[in-house]
Amino acid sequence: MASKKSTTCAATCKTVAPTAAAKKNTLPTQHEELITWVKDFAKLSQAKNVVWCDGSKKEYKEMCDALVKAGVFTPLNPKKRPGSFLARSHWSDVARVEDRTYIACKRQEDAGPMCNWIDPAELKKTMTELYRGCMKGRTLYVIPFSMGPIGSPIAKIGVELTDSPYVVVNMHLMTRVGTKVLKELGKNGEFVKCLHSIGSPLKAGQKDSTWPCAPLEKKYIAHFPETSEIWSFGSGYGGNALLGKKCLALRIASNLARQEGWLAEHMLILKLTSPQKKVYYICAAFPSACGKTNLAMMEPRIPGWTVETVGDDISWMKIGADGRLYAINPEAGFFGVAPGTSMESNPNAMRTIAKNTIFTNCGLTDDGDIWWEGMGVPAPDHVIDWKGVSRKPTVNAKGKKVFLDEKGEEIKVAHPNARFTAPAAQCPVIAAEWEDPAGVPIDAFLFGGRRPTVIPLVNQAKDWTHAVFMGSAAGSETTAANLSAVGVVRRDPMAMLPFFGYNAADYLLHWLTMPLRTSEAKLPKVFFTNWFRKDGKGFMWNGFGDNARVLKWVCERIDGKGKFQDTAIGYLPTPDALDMKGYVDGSGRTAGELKTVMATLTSVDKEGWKKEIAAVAESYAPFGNKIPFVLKAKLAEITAALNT
Ligand code: GTP
Ligand code: SPV
Ligand code: MN
Repeated sequence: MASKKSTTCAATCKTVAPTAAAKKNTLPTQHEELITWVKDFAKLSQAKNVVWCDGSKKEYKEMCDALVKAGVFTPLNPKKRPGSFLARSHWSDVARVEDRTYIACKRQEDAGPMCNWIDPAELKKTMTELYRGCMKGRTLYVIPFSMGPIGSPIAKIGVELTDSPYVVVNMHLMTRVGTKVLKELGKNGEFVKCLHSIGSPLKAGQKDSTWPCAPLEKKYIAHFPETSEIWSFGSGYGGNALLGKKCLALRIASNLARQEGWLAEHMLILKLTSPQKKVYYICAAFPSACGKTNLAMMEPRIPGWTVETVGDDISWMKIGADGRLYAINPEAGFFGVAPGTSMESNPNAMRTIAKNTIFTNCGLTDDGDIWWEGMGVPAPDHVIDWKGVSRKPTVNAKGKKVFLDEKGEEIKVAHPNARFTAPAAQCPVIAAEWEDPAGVPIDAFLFGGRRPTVIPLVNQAKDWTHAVFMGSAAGSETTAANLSAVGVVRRDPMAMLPFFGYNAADYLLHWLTMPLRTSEAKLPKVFFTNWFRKDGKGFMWNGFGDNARVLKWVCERIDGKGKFQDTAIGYLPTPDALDMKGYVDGSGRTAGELKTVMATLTSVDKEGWKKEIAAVAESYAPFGNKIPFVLKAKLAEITAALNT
């Protein structure tokens, strides 16, 4: 399976004890700490052999071919979807497992009430026993990877050890992998140790399944922030297994960022250019499956404005010599939500995934292409669903083609958290500077979430403390991106709830100290947006390309222009402040109805806000005195303003 160029320890090196000669000649690194760590884990996991990934195209191709041979990948029709594959996960292993995700630091107080905690020594003991023999019959792949352009002063190196070839090829697309990273690491560079096993050893002669994994109670996604280590066991899916993403780039990095005075955030990065060719860089923190990928590569529905993409999920930001915040996208690919992606909702995502893409848990059509709900093409007359079952649609009472299971209940052909993995460079609107090691200077932050009621379309923070308060107060209806209830509003401060690497109260304090590292005037202007307000007719705001109208107002505010009202909760646009030229209401509202809707979206629902503020206060309660006093003061200030 490995390319010949990859350095393969002899299959017999059960304990992988490299001789001095092997160290010098065979292994692609002379980094003693790395070599010893790999050797020790190969011994513990009893892997059949060890392969050091070189990151080459040849390696990628050979591993994809092997995955096809093993029945894990279905190659898609090369005429329709060249270089692309479909994988189906086990039905139980379809999303991040937040309840099995741990921050294991010495003091529970340092993890705080928003993180699951286990004592690190205890967790390491438990997991060491899980790892013992866990790779029997399997290959251990060593994946050296860089989060961020190699050599960027903001980038970090990780090494993932995994027994999942699916993870290797996904890491190839999502990060910068291979020998070039080892070269950058040198003999004693720092790296984050990332252990991963699907937790499904193979007995001699045992036939492998196409998606081996461990049962939920044995899954652990563990982080040891004090030693910057990641130990993941039992899952092969997404953020549970592609350890550069949420585990390193958010949970471990948020910790490092706090120590080193920078920010690691669950934010897209976009470049917006006005008709006057003025460039603005904007980061937006929306919870999982709440529209980051959509906004990051949106086609503005107002003439003259363009959006280009720098990143769609994670932003690492450091203060530059001029005192401004500079952001890099630590990733090299997109791991995007497939259902709902269409030429209507996200044409640039559709163009990005036209080739060289790995699809997971989508439907398979008879002509060898993929299909999902909301793809904007009619349901096929026959399809293999994400569980591998052959399905034919029936027409329901409303005349819509639907797929029913054996009990006659409607099912989805694609899992709601089905995803595509595609190289960012394939995005037709990728910004030329997306890999600039220096990053891009950020003008604005947006926070947001799915809020069917109360929260206005856009609201500007009055100052930095207010901005941090706004971020802390973010909430959203839950989505299929994690394995718990979908559709209930939960607090998700700064869209980081599942990704905090330390006590969220300390995290808010870290944010509050940012002006001390530069000056408040140099920090981005901050806004709260909500595309998801609903009335009897459905969404009150079209969203998608029309969100450019909100971005235009944001730019006006950055430039100290734009009509606004000073309210108890922040600066809201006046009802006529947004450029609505050419806006056509997607739910068929009349001009009169639209006027009422815009007035609602740009006003303060006082009673709703009183409840909202009470809910925010409640969310602070578990932190006790750790919540920074200024945030409680802001809460009191807004409460008072709402009561006058
Ligand atoms: P992760 O990759 O999970 O972090 O999420 P993401 O924030 O990148 O999610 P993505 O952009 O893929 O979100 C997709 C979902 O958001 C789909 O259900 C879309 O229909 C919905 N969505 C995105 N933008 C809008 C919008 O402007 N309005 C509405 N109503 N829905 C939107
Ligand atoms: C998210 O859930 O926010 C994602 C997908 O971006 S995953 O990488 O699985 O976390
Ligand atoms: Mn995400």
